Amino acid sequence: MFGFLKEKLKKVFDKLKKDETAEVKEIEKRLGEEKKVIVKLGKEEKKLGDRKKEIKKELREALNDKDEKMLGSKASGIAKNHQDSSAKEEKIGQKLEKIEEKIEIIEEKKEEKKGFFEKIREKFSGNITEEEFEEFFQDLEIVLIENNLSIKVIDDLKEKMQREIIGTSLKKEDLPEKIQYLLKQRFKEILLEPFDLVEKIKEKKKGPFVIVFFGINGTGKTTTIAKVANMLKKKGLSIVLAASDTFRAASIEQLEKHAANLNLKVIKHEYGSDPAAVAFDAIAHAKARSIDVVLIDTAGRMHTKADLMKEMEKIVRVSKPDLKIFIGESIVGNDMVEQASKFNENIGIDASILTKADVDEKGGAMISIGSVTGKPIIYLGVGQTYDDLEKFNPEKMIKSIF
Ligand SMILES: Nc1nc2c(ncn2[C@@H]2O[C@H](COP(=O)(O)OP(=O)(O)OP(=O)(O)O)[C@@H](O)[C@H]2O)c(=O)[nH]1
Ligand SMILES: [Mg+2]
Repeated sequence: MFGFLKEKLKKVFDKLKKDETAEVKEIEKRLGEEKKVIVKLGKEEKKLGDRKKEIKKELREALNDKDEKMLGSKASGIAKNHQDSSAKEEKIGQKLEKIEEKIEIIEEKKEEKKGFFEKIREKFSGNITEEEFEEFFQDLEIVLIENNLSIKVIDDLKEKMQREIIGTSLKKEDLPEKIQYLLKQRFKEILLEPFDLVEKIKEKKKGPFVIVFFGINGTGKTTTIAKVANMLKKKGLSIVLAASDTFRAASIEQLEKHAANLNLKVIKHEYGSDPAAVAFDAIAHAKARSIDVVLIDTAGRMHTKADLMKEMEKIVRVSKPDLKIFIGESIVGNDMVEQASKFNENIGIDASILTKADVDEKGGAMISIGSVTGKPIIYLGVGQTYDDLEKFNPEKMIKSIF
């Protein structure tokens, strides 16, 4: 889960960081090399200076020598030495001059480099312009779209980021961290902490707790109902299932098969009958037998989409559910967001369960669903067995992205 998104985000941020650091590193390397040359020349200068001092001392000693004999015997030697020393001194002087010139050039170069380095620093530490933000956001946008985040969520994100980045005192060098921070913040706001379903059911003192599950065909409604029933049963709750998908062929048998596996009762009518009436009967059955929970399975497809919405509205009107749970597939992207949005407008979603998370590498649909419904995702379907229902953990999700 989120592996794909995580990897792509990392690439976007790394690219940004690499651009800055590579250039600065290059300048630092070059400065380092120049410094080495200066140190080397400095050493040479010192050596020559020492040698000059030595020769001067030698000369002074020889000239100050008061010993006549010594002077006499050494006269020619000293004169020669003096000559040699003077020649040497002259040579050293010339050499030193050259070295001093070189040092001067290097100092100049150093200053030049310093200026250049400052310029580079400036380039990466200035404030962010609108164009620069656009350029960066394009990369991020592609990654988010690839990972099934809806356009609406992306636009929201962009607007928020623009406000917090462009024209503020934020430095470019801090941009990747800031973007990550803002993404994380936004994801945290969207992915609400789920409520505890079992607790919620137990809190209801009078009558059965009624849950209606809806969503388009094939998303995993019936399978999820079986998973939820299995989980609630393990928590000691009694359950009855309502076969309110009277439209799709074999839908009732499918639910009955799960019920038989889990040792549960199904309330059913004929195919083509009124799904709201089935729900009504299931609730009456639960009331009469003090059953804790009624789980209503619904159709995912009718003759038209408008028919489907009308039918869901009627089921809701008749059954007055305590919870309306949207079942969405995590593997389909923007389509599902569109569906969720429609269901939310028409019926009102209280919570979502996202199925097939086991085969989804992207995970962006969660963010989109959370954003569109403004309600928590409470579980993830993570496989095809009854136990493959995982409590949704927003913190864990966010950690897995960043
Ligand atoms: N891998 C995986 N498969 C799932 C998951 N949930 C459901 N499925 C599979 O998805 C397919 C459709 O599941 P159903 O429960 O029949 O879906 P539905 O929404 O009731 O479909 P309709 O009744 O036709 O609207 C089945 O093959 C399920 O086994 C899940 O979490 N992971
Ligand atoms: Mg079904």
